[in-house]
Formats: sequence, structure tokens, C-alpha cells
Amino acid sequence: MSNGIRPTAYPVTGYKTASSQRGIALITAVLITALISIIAVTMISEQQLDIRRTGNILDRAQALQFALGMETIALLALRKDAENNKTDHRMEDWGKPVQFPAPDGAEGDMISGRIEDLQGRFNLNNLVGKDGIIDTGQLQQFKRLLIELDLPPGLADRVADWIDSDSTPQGMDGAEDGEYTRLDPSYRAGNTLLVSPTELLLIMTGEEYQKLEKFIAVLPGRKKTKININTASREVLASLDYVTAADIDELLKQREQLEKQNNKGFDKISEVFDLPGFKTLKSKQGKFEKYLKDNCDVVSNFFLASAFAQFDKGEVRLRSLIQRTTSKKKTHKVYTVLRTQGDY
Ligand SMILES: [Ca+2]
Ligand SMILES: [Ca+2]
Repeated sequence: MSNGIRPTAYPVTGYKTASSQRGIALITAVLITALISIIAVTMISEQQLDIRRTGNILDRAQALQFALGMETIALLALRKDAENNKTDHRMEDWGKPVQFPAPDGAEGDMISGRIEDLQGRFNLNNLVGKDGIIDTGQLQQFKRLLIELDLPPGLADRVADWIDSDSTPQGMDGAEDGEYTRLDPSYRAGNTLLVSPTELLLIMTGEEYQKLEKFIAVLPGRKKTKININTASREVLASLDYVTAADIDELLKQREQLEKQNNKGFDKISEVFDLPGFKTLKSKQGKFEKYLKDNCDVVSNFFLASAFAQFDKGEVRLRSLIQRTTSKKKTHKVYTVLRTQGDY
């Protein structure tokens, strides 16, 4: 019986071996196919990621070119303005925001831009004179501006100390290296002109900075700049010496009337003396006329152009500090002093 089983048993075993080998081969083939598929899918998705990344870079590069184009439009607008008139006010073409669709962009892609007069703000670099010493008149004016904005006036001493050349704290509230080197991480005072208003974040709190930033500028050069009474805010005008809140109300009322009825601002600083409050100041305060002429003007040389461009997935926010120098021979120069992406 057993002999009868054996012969049949061998071929069965032999058949089983061949079949399992084929099975292993099949599984191996399936595994290799699966592995190749996984590799292929990974490669494709990585490639797609690369394509998307490159696309984003290209979109951003395109958006930057649009923003730079917007800056050029600002330069041209300011040059044209200098050719046409000798004053700067809020009704002029350069002050009007512009916006148009991005050429060849996706639906809704926009390029927009606006120009602000930086001489409508208080120039922090005025706090220190050419000799590196604090200008007390400017320091007092900045203190008045801080009070207008419900900020501690002592901040003015700290900012002046940051810019002045010595290392002696100004008054009770000043701060020099001694205070900043005790911090962790420690740093030193700038002891030179400010380049960006954001440097104030090293001097004051973020909250204080946010309250102040719209009213201040940091303009290049040691030459004292004047405030343009045609573009300055109420707060900045109220920081001037001698004037009362009622005087500023009068000035703003007159300015608004000129803007609405005549589409212009004050043509000359002396026009302000015709206003009753200012006429009184002029007659009673001997130094007032000179003070106003030394500190204020109706024309500006420094502007901030802000551009925003969106092109598909690329977005660029560009801020350019523009300087304009005018001459009687009509060879006006308008150029970009500083360009930053993000905050001014
Ligand atoms: Ca003008
Ligand atoms: Ca100092």
C-alpha cells in the first residue's frame, strides 16, 4: 500500500515546489512593480512640487517687476508735478492712489500704488543738529507731539539719545549704552541718524511704536527739514510752538476750504498770518513769524511711495523713499533713496 502511495506522493511534492517558486516570482514581480510605482509617484509629486515652487518664484519675480514699475510711475508723477507748480498739497495728482489690473495676471490680480508726503510728518532726524548735539527746539516739539498722541514725552529724550553722538543720557528719561547693554541680548545705541523708523522698536515698546509710526519719518541727511502745512496732520501741526488748538482748527478750516473751493492748498507760508489767530501771534510774539518760516513750508522734497502687486501666487509690497530736488533752471531730480519690501 505504501509503495502505491509513494510514486504518487513524489510528483505531488515536485508539483508543489515548482508552484511555490512561481508564486515567489509573482510576488517579487508584484513587489518590484509596487516599488517602481512608489518611486515614480514620489518623483512625480516632487517634480510637481518643484514646478509649483518655480512657478511661485516666477510669479513673485513678475509681481516685483510690477511694483518697481509702480515706483517709476511715482517718480514720473513727482517730476511732472515739480515742472508744473511750486507747492505741494493734498489735491495734487501725485497724492491720488492708483490701481489697475495686472497685465496677463489671473482674475482679480491688481497693481496699486500711493504716494505720501513725508514732510507732513515729524522728521526724527531733526532732533539732532549737524554737530551731533540735540536740537532742544525740535526735542520740545517732539515731546508735544507725543503728548498729543497720549504717549510719554520722555520717549523723545530716548530717541534723541539714540541719534546724538555722545553717551550721556538726556535728562531724566534719556537712555544710552548703559541701559541697552544691560538687556539680554544686549546692544548699543545707534549714535547716528536713523535709517528706518522700525529702529524705534529698539528704543520703545511695539505698542508705543504703532501709535507713533504714522506721524513720524526719518529723512536722510543732516539738513533740517520743514513741515509742509498743506499735508501735515492735526497732531503734527499741533506740535508746533506758540500755536493753540484753536489756531490749528482755524488753519485746518482754511486749508479745507482752499482744497474744496480752489482745489489747492496754501501758496505761501505767509498766507497763514492772515488768519486771525496767527495774526495775533505774529503781532504779540516777536519770534513767531521767523519760527513758522524756519520750521514750516508749502513744498516737499521727500515722499514715500507704497506699491502692492499681485500676480497669480506672487505678492510684493514695496516701499520707496523718494527724494526730489528742484532747481530754478527746471533741472529737477527725482530719485529713490531707499527701497524696502515690507515696512518703511
Ligand atoms: Ca506740487
Ligand atoms: Ca546722549
